Amino acid sequence: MKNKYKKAVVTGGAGFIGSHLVEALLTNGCHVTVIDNLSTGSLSNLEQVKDHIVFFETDIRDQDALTRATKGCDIIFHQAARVSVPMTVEHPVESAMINDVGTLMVLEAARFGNIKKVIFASSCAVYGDDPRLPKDENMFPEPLSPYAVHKLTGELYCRLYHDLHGIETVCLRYFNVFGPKQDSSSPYSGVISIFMAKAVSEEAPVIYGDGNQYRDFVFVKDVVNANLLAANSEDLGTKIFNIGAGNFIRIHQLWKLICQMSGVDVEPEYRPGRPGDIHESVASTELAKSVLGFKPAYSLEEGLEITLKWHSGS
Ligand code: UD2
Repeated sequence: MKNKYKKAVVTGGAGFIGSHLVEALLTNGCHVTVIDNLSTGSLSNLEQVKDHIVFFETDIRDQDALTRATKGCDIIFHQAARVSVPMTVEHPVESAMINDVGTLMVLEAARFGNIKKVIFASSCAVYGDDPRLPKDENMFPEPLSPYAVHKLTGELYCRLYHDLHGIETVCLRYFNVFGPKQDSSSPYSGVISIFMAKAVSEEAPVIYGDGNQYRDFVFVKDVVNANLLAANSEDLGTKIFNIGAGNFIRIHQLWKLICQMSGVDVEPEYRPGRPGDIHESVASTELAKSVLGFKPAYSLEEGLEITLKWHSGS
C-alpha cells in the first residue's frame, strides 16, 4: 500500500503492535519516528529496523520530547498504553496517568504541531458485557475496568480534538490482538502468547473462570493493515471502527487448539475469574469493511501457526 503521508510517528513503537506497524510503514516508504519509554516495549522488537528509524526513548508525557519527536510529521499512530486490564484494576491512578493524560498530551502535540491526523489504538473493552453480539460501534459503551474507561476517554478526546481543533482522528477498537513479538513473560500478557509459551515448554496454563468466556482474536498483521487503511482513507473527520476477525473462540477451546497444533497434551489449571474480565466478545467489522475496505486476511489457525513458529524459535 502506498502511503499518502511521508512522515509518521508511532508512540509505543517498540511494543508488540507498534513494532509491526513501524515495519509496515517503512516497507511502504514512510519516514518513521518511534517514541517509547521501553516500560513494556523492547528494542529487540525493532532490531531489524533500528537503522531506519528515529528513536526517542521517552515517556509520552514528556511534553518537550513529544514536541521534538512529532515536529514536521503528518500523522501520529498512538499505540503507547498500559494494555493490561487487570493491571489497570490494580493500579488505576498510575494507569490513568499513562492512558488518559498520555493520550491527551499526544493530542496536544498534534494540536500545537499542526499535525493533520491521529490514529488512536482503542479497544473493544469499551463495550463491557453488553449481551448483544456481535458488538457494533453504535452500542452504548459500558466499561467494566479502568482500562475500558481510559480507552473510552481517549476516544472522547479524539472526537473533541477534531471538533475543536480540526484534527482528523480515527479510533480503532482493537479486539484481542495476537501474533509474533507479543510478550508472554508476565501474567498480564495476552492469553495466546501465554498459552503458546506454556505449550512450547509443555507446562499447564492457568484458565481463569470456567474457560467458557470467549474472545475475537485478530492477527497483528491485520491490525497493522487496518491502521494503514485508516491512515490512507481521506476525509474521515472523526470516526470509530471495530478491528477484529469477526469470529470467536472460547478460552478452553483455544488451549485445546494450541495443544493440537503443537502436539502436546497437558490439562490446564482452573482458577477463579479475574475482576474486570468481560465474558463474551466478538466484533462486527461491517463498518470497517464498508468505509475502510478492511478485511482480515489471516484465519485464526493461520495466525496461530505463524505465532507458534515464532515462540518455538523456528
Ligand atoms: C485484551 C487486551 C486489552 C484489551 C481487551 C479488550 C491484552 C494483554 N489485553 O484483554 O488490552 O484490548 O483485550 O477486551 O492483550 N486468560 C486465561 N489465562 C491466562 C491469561 C488470560 O484464562 O493465562 C483469560 C482471561 O481471563 C480472559 C481471556 O483469557 O478471559 C483473555 O485475556 P487477555 O488478558 O489475553 O485479554 P483481555 O481480553 O483481558
